[in-house]
Amino acid sequence: MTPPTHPLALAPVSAPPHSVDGFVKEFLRELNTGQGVALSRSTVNDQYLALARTVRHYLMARWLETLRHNRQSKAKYVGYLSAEYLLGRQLGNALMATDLNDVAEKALASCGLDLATLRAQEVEPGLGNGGLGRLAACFIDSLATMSVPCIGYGIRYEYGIFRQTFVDGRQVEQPDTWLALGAPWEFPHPEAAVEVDFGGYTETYDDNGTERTRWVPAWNVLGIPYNYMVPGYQNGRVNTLRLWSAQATKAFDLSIFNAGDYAEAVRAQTFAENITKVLYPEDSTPQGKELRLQQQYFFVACSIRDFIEQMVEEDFDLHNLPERIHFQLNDTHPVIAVPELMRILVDEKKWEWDEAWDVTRRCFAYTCHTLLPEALETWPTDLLGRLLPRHLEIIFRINDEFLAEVRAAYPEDELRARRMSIVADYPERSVRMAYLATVAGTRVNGVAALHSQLLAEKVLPDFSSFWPDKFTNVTNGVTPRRFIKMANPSLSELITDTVGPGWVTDLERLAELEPYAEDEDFRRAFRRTKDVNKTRLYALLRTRDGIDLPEGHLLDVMVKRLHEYKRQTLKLLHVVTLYDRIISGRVDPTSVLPRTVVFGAKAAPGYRMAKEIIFLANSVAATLNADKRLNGRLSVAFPANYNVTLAEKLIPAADLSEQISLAGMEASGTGNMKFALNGALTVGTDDGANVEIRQLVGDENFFLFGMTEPEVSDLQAAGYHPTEYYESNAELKSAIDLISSGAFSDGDRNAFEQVVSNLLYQDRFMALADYQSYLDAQDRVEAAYVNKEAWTKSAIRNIARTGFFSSDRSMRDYLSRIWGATPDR
Ligand code: 26V
Repeated sequence: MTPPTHPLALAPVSAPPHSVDGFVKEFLRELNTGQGVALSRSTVNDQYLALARTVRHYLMARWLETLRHNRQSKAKYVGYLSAEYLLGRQLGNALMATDLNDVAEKALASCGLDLATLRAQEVEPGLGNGGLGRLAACFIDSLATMSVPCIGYGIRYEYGIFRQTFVDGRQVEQPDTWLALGAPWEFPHPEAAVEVDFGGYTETYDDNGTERTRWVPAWNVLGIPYNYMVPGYQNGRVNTLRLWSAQATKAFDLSIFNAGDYAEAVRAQTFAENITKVLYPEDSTPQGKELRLQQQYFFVACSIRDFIEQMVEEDFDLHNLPERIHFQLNDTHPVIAVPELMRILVDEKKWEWDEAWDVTRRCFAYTCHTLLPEALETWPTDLLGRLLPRHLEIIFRINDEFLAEVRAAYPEDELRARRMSIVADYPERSVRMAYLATVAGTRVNGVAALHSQLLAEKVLPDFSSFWPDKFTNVTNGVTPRRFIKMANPSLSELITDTVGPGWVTDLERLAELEPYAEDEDFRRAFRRTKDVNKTRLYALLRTRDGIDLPEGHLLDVMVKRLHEYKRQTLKLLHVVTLYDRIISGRVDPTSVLPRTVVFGAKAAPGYRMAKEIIFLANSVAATLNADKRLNGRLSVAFPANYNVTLAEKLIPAADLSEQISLAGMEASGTGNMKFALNGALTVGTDDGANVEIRQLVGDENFFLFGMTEPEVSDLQAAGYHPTEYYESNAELKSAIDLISSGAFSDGDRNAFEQVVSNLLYQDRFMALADYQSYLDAQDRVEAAYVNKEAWTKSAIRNIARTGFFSSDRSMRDYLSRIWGATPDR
């Protein structure tokens, strides 16, 4: 059938005029015909929705044109497979991408409306936990900006990461109802639903003399695609993010009834929608939950089918699939895509196993985002066999053939084959998803130089010696559009006035700022931008959280997920020590550098220790802020619900960036990059991307402390005894004793029992071992901050020297090291 056509349809939409009047017209039309309200009767939400749809119109022609262009050019796509995208608010980004901010501001003002107020109405789509999801969002932004064809695939969770509140200092989670007031950025396509099967059994059959396997599933669900625009920065490109939502199938296959398990089938239908109901808020300990595996298979099955169907539509020979797509596996969450593609090719397309494997293993690459052994996903074979029986068989065969290869290479080394087996036998029979991804992928990468090295040497040593060329590094990056240009307009203006506008898409041009570190006027101008950002932050915290912060302090910020390895407790020990020094009379409060410490962190709801640490932080904050003896020299704030939106206000205001994980634990960190690029100095360990930040900015512009990774390993091996540090360090002992004394808990000596005894008797992440070194580093910070001009020079050098950390550079590295790559074996 030929598609419908009309001469006017050749240019399907054109953008409304880029003028204030044109914008006003479009906005009022949306308000009237889209929202069905008159301006005079409209609510802020009406106005926000109308504004969002108005801006959308300006992107629409570019979106359709990008799709047409990609179809026609048959370019190779990046298929980014990620269970999480932590997008942040969309409106500001869309206004920036279309260069409509000023037009919109004037247009709204002429209607008596305030753009900032409408922007604040947007609830950010928090479809991710932290760094991994935010990285995915930065990457798709960069690919769109670089005009690289990319489709991001993921899950449209009805509830994203929980909203954090504090009740009596303790974290209480509230559902994130991000869709409740309307979702103007999404385009649902229920007509393009895809079916996804689950459960049942497999059977073999004779296919004209060839024995084949078929999967007889027990139940299925529909995947509804929701498309989102991913606008490039002022380049006429708009890529697509396609998130899948689960829906029950209307009628289900008779064979299920005939198979007899009616009740099970109906139950499954009823629960279909549960699959995409909520984002799992755990980000380190896999719970092995069945629903999570369902989520993973669901979105991956939809996505692979979606792409293959597009190829089939254009009569494409799937044998050449690797020429048209590289699927990037964002951690192990989407790794079930590997057996899924095999199943489609072998069972549905009836290919030979070997030809299917040859194509499959050229279509995937795998990024690992962790080093914590407990964060590496494994799925029990019972669970996999129950939910995805055919996939389990395929995994077994992949493993058998892989182990045959290993045994051929190392005939005398059965232990090695067992170590490398994708299927583990202990402690229970399970599939190691990282191993499957490594075997199947063209490349395996870590996310910072140190992490990639440790990944190859410590997590996957057998694999990296088996396939040395498979392993590579791509250091993470962040998008300068959202995290500098949009989040820090005052600094952006200063940079653009100084070196021109090119830095926004070519961040290495920040190097041109280097000489201005010597320029007194520039330094003064830089400090003004910090002051503007602090004022803006404090105003927000006043209205958002009722927190009143003093002016003129060093602003010391630690924002990230709450995790023991990140060591928020080390920061708290520092704060308590500063407090202790004053109240014990060891130092005179008037001689203390005024400092405000801001925490932001969500704890996984089931992570008890993390929640105790939040309680301690809030208790310390309450006590310090009420204590007149401090003379207003030290205050602590812990605004609830740290998210992308708050990060955009906090990071530009910060003077000091806390990146204090135990060396060898933080894969990369990306907050560290955002702070440096916004002119904060880092106090940090030699961990993750801190290593590269320090190398670039220079030791004299970075406050390094703590053990190195090899020192950590040695201490671990020698036997670590935290009490020895407690006993031998008077200030440390005094700080811990102060916590145990009830000073932060109205005299209750047991309030922080768990945190304290964990530190004293376990301290897996060696906070006590690094305590003194950290305090020394903080002394250096204070000495440096007193010299305003020298500090400002360092801050400017941080900005000028960290252009490397643009996610545009990360994408160039993926393109050259991974997506252009073919397997070496
Ligand atoms: C892991 C797991 C494990 C199973 C349970 C559910 C779940 C959910 C999310 C994750 C991802 C954790 C890994 C992660 O977020 N890693 C972070 O990735 C950042 C981007 O590469 C990096 O900057 C951080 O250092 C790293 O912790």
